[in-house]
Amino acid sequence: MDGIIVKGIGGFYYVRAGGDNHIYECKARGIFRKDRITPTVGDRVEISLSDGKGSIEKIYPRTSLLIRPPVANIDTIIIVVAAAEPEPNTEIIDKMLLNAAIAGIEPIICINKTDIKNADELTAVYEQAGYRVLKVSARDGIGTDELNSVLKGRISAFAGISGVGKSSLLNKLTGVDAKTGSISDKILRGKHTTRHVELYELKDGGYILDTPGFGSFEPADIKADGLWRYFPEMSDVGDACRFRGCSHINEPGCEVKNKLLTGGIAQSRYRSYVEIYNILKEKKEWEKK
Ligand SMILES: Nc1nc2c(ncn2[C@@H]2O[C@H](COP(=O)(O)OP(=O)(O)OP(=O)(O)O)[C@@H](O)[C@H]2O)c(=O)[nH]1
Ligand SMILES: [Mg+2]
Ligand SMILES: [Zn+2]
Repeated sequence: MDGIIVKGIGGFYYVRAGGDNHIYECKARGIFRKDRITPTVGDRVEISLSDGKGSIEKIYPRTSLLIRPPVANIDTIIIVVAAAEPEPNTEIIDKMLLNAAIAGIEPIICINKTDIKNADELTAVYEQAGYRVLKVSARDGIGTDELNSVLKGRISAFAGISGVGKSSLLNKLTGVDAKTGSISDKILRGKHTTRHVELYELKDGGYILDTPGFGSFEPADIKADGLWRYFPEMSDVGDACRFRGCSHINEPGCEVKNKLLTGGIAQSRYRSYVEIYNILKEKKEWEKK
C-alpha cells in the first residue's frame, strides 16, 4: 500500500495510506538504517501490514529535502510574515527566500495580520523583486481562499518567526486545532508554541506543514560570488557590469548599483545582499584557517 509519512515520533512513523485515508503506525525496516536513509515527514512510501502492525518497505525518490526542519517533497515554502506584531524583519525574510531558492523550492510570501496594518510597502518591495505575495488575515478570514487555492494539491510548509500566525492560518485552512499562543505567553515562557513537525491535510487536498518558528540562517554551501544569482531582481542585470565577476559591492560601472540608484532594487533587499555576502565571505576565510 502506498502512502505518505505525516508525522514521526520516537521511532514510529505515521503514514496516511489507502482509500479511506487511515493513518497507520509504522516502523521502518532496518535496511534504511544500513543505507543511511532516514524516513522523513513528507516521504512517499510503500508500507506492508501484518497483525495490524505497519512496516515501511520502500521510500520513493524525493523531489526535495529540507534539513531544518527535516521534511521531504515540499513543493512550496510559504514565508509567513506579520504586517505588524511582530514587525517584519526584511533581513530574515531575505534569508528565508535564499534558503528556499538554494533548496530548489518555490517561495511565496504571505503577509498576515493585515487587519492591524496595511502591508502595501512590504508587498511592493517583494513584488518588485519578482516574488508572489499574498495578503491575508487569519483573524478575519481575509485572503485565505486565495491562499487555499495556492496550496491545493501540493505539499507546502509554513516558515516564519514566532508569533506571525502560522498556526492560526493552519487552523483556518485545515480545521485542525494546532496550538496557537499569544505573544505575551511566548515572552513569558520564552518558548515557541509549535514544537513538532507534522503534515496536515488540507480541506481541498494537499498537505501543509506547520513548523516551529524559525528565522535562523545557516550560511549554506554557496559562494559569495554567486550570491546575486539568487536575488531575482539582480540576476537579470548582474552579468552586464563593467567588470567580469563584479561582486556588486564596490566596483565602478556596476549595473546592480545603477539599478539600486534608480529604484529598481529596494534598499532593504540590497542591504540583505551585502549582509549575506559578508557572512559567506567570512565563512570562507574561516574555513581556510
Ligand atoms: N490581529 C491578528 N492577530 C493574529 C492573526 N493571526 C494570528 N494572530 C495572533 O497572533 C498570535 C500568534 O499566532 P500563532 O498562530 O500562534 O503564531 P505562530 O506563527 O504559529 O507562532 P509559533 O508557533 O511560535 O512559531 C496569536 O495571539 C494569534 O491570535 C491575524 O490575522 N490578525
Ligand atoms: Mg505555531
Ligand atoms: Zn556589479
